[in-house]
Amino acid sequence: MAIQRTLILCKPDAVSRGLVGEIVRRIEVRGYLIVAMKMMQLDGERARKHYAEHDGKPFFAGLVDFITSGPLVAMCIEGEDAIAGCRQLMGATNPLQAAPGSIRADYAQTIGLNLVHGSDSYESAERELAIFFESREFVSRKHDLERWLVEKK
Ligand code: IDP
Ligand code: MG
Repeated sequence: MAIQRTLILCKPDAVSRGLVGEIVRRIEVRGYLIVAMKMMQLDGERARKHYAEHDGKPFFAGLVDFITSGPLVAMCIEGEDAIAGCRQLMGATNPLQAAPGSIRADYAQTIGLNLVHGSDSYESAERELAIFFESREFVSRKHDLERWLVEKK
């Protein structure tokens, strides 16, 4: 177990459907801590950088169009094994394959409009967080983290 940071995005479909609060709620009740958060609209350059691993795939252009189509909410989430834990909260990429009770299974119908992004590895998290946040935008939740870990024991 290790304390990790991960990038979570409430994508434009989540913002327009009014699901930001529900997504944030699920992250917070799990015990993860928000250490940075902002609403923003991506330009094409930043979107292509974020999704660079998918460049060349048939859905890439549509994905960039969609992620730049409206405001999103970007968060840095911190907690024990937060990268895998947030992926579990999100559910599989295709909502039809997502575990019941996950965000994508409960609120999404299609792979293209699946509401949330979450980094898939430590390397992705580091790379993606640097695309969305400057170091001065992270707050310290050290005391909350200690309290939460003690209460969990
Ligand atoms: P992830 O969001 O679960 O990490 P990735 O494979 O990294 O899934 O794909 C990034 C995003 O691209 C997905 O969340 C989804 O919105 C979109 N996407 C992935 N595969 C497809 C596809 O086959 N068709 C359309 N959109 C896709
Ligand atoms: Mg991914």
